[in-house]
Amino acid sequence: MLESNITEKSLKELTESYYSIDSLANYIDIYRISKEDPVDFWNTIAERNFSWRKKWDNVLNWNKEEATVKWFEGAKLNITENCIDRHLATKGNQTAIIWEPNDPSEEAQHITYNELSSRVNKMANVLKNNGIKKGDRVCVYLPMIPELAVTVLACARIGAIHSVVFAGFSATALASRINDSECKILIAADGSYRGAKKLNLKSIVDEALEECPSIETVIVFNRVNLDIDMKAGRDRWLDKELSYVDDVCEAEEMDAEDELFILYTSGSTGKPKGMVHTTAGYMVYSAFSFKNVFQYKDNDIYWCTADIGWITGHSYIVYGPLLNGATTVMFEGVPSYPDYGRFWEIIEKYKVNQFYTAPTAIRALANHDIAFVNKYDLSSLKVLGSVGEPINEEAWNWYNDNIGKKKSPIVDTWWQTETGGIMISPIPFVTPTKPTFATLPLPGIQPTLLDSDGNEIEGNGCSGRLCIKYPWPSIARTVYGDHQRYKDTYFSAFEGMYFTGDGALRDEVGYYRITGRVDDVVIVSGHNLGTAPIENAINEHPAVAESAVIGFPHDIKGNALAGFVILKDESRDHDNLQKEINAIISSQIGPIAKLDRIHFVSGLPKTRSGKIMRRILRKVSSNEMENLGDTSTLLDPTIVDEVITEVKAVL
Ligand code: 6R9
Repeated sequence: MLESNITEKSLKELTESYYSIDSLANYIDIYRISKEDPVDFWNTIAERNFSWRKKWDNVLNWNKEEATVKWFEGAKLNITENCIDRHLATKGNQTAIIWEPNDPSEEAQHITYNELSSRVNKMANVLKNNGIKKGDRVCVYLPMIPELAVTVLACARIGAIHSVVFAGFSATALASRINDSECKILIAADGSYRGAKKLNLKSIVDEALEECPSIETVIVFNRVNLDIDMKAGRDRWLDKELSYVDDVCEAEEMDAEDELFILYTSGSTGKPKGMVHTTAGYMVYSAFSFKNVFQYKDNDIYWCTADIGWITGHSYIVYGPLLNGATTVMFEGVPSYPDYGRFWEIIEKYKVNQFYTAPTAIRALANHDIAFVNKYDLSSLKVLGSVGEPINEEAWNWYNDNIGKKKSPIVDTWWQTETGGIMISPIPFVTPTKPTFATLPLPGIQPTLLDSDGNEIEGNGCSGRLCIKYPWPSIARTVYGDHQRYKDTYFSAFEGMYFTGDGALRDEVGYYRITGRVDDVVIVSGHNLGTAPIENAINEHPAVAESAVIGFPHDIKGNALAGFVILKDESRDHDNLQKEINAIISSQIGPIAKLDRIHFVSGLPKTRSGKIMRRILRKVSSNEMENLGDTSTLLDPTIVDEVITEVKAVL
């Protein structure tokens, strides 16, 4: 067990350092204090690190039965005054956002806090001129260009609720998100660059809007100079709109619990859930978690490769960094363009200190010649982050050895759209890391593991369903327009607790390892088998690039296992490979985990944020091809056809 060894440290000193944890002993004490008195803990953090127009009357108002949570009730603020205005006196000329374009020969932008202020205020005035008021929903469908961050902040400036939809989603997905929250205006671009490709976004917008009666206006940014249709009376060019306005826009005074944004996350059933985040709690937690998890210091250059269309981009490209007065890099392109060295080139170019990416990107890059990495000077790096899915040991080691050169701690950050901020993660240089472990909860976060009967599992060296026992400031407040669904999804599995949907294990010292969605557990002949460890075993075969394992109904065993495998080396004989793969599984997990079917495929059905949609593989393998559910979030829908063909061949 981890124990504090600095008992003489006074409470006062610790309180002052709440916001910046710098030793393991310090973490242990702060964690204990946060657990003993969460209200006082968050009260202190909120009071000392933000600018408020009026302080709160009540820190926390939590109604377990109704599943309602309110933080800092009675407070008045505007989050953009915290992200921008309060830095202007000291950091006006410091770069807030470095924007790196898709094409490395195009000029980058270095946007100072002064310039950001001016651009956000102008955009806020454009929204106002177009009739947008506090509480209106604004849909943002933009590629990774500065206008995306600026628009998000402009909404927050005037109290409009932003709903960013990743600019890679289809017309159907865009329309369903616009309609669910009845957005009044859409901010879009004519098109986007993605590697060597030029995509037409406006045609997707036009198709979507045929089904969206609530949209009155579309503001279009000209990014790629496409010849697009502009619908009279509805569509307006952003450049022209900006020419009518000045750069002063008074920030709207918001209540702590006023809605800041909606962000859709795919549910296990068809309809996406619009997770609602509110102003003060989200601000406090995104700032606090950013500061500690990345150990951001003044003048550091921080880069998160996510898209702002995901929660990671909201919390850790825009809000968390700007709340801390940081310099945050925004990258428009993809890791493979012009070649597989692009990430590393950008790290060298800007001397990036903290780098935050996803395991899927790490695995993809690890598959290419190491010369793409070694060409660049990565010595500026201090902290490496991972997010989005469990990072397997092989990828962790590759990241640690080749990118961090064994000197930059890897923070494997576990969290969700619903949690608003990072929940379980090492604090670099504080928490000793352990491959594949997200390690310990941040202060203020109380995770627990439950068995299938709903009993809390005491002690260490155990596994169960991951729940959070006590609210934290950035917990999503509801599912937009459907509080019942929120209650059912998150608060009904285990009474009075937030259920994450993930399974986890807790090792002997109390470190957490997230093992994957609980629905990824397959019971074969009465044995509970997690698909993740089987996939890890398969991936150890030198010919395998990536794999996904699912269960399908089996007359005798209840369920049997099928593996979908992408090969690095296509020329290998499939029969032999099947035997070799099953031999590895047998030796690592046991013969019970051997695969009944192995399908070699060229790709896996993945969401645009890199998560394998095992639901689709399960349905296809169960011969339910007609009933695949919502596939609108897939990156490449053609993969599904290939999967169907492969599975049909063995049915
Ligand atoms: C931030 C984000 C949430 C789900 C979550 C879990 C998986 C995220 C992880 C991780 C293992 C990590 N997940 N981070 N699993 N280790 N470090 O990804 O939000 O898109 O809502 O996904 O992603 O299964 O429940 P979101």
